[in-house]
Amino acid sequence: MHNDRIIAFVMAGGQGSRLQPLTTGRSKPSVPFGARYRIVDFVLSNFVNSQIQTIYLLVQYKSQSLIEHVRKAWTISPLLQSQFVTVVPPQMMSGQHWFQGTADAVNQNINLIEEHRPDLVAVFGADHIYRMDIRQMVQFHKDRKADVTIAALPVPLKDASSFGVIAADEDGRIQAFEEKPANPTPMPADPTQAFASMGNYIFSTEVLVKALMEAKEAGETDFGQHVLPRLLRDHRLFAYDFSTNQIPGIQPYEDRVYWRDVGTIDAYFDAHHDVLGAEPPFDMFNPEWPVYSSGYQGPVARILGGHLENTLLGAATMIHSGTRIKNSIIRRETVIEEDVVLEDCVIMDYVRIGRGARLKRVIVDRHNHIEPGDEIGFDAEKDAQRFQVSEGGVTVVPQGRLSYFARD
Ligand code: ADQ
Repeated sequence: MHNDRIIAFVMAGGQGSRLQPLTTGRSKPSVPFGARYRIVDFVLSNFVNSQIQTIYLLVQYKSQSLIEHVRKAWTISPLLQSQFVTVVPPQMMSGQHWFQGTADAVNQNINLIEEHRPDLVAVFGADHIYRMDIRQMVQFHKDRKADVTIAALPVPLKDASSFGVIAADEDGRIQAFEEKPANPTPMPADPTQAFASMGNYIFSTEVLVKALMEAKEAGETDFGQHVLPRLLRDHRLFAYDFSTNQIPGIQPYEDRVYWRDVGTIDAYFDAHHDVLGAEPPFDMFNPEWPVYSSGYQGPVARILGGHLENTLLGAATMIHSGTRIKNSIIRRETVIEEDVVLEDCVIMDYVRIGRGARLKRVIVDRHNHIEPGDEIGFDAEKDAQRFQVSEGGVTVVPQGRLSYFARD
């Protein structure tokens, strides 16, 4: 596969409306995740680790923080001109509109395909937490002589109506594809599950270009709703089963592949528990498949005292004495003052939690100051007057105005 020329379009324009208020000032791929990442870092790391390094990030909605992040963190090579992550804003060529859907977004940048003349074009979402060796999907695509390959995995049937649902034969050839069906068809082998598209596609270039032209003529703008169903009529579409993907260096306790849609506050919050513990379901540590992120050069965290249990700390964070912190993630340059109690919390960057405050099941977005003695996460009704409380009872303190830094 090293002879194949592949360019990647990473679709990073999602609004993430169900992730409010974390997406009030930034797009979903730009939302911080874990102790030092942004959501977009996972797909970008997958591409770079898979040696696919010509990457265009298509953005639209509130893209400033993503642009800043990519500028600071994603310079792949200052020397090799074909290796880059470049942010592409909407071109607005086809009339005065921004990207309307994923296919329209690629269509507006079809000149990039013409410029590079790749053999294959990867079109991937930017919204998920996972590791994937994309070379294995490319190999599958070539072995099947596919026109389009869609990465897919089984999801619980009850969740399936928010995905593209696939029926495929034993070889992976797609027989049917329905975007977000009201009544999803279960998998023949397991009626509790449906075979769901991950929103990651490999296209043979000619097929993509032709399909995009046709979509444009027909006024169609979306891959899942329009382009894929149309292609299915007379092309070879295959589903690549993500559960067969093998990551180098994977830990023995990870006996299944990990893929999480963190599209709601509750899913986002729960996914943070998957990176905690001695043997987390999703282990950030894998030197053979690193997740890259900001090259922040600040010092390590400082712990002056307190009792910490099962907690991740970002760089330059300071934990004062008398604190009790459990099952939490604290990002960089945050100060936890004396006698603070935190349990099941995600505390983002540049936050100060005042002396004696108590927080439970709380996400605190960047640039905040929690007042000394404040209590958050113990009374949903009271919290809802000041902050936002999710269906699952997670309180979110929206981005604050603590510092002079650009907020993002
Ligand atoms: P959704 O995620 O609901 O379903 P969509 O909202 O189109 O589809 O988002 C797909 C990706 O594109 C996301 O990464 C999003 O950030 C980005 N995006 C959306 N509109 C964009 C635009 N105009 N410009 C740039 N980026 C944009 C899709 C598929 C389903 C599949 C799920 C898996 O359509 O079939 O099951 O992903 O999560």
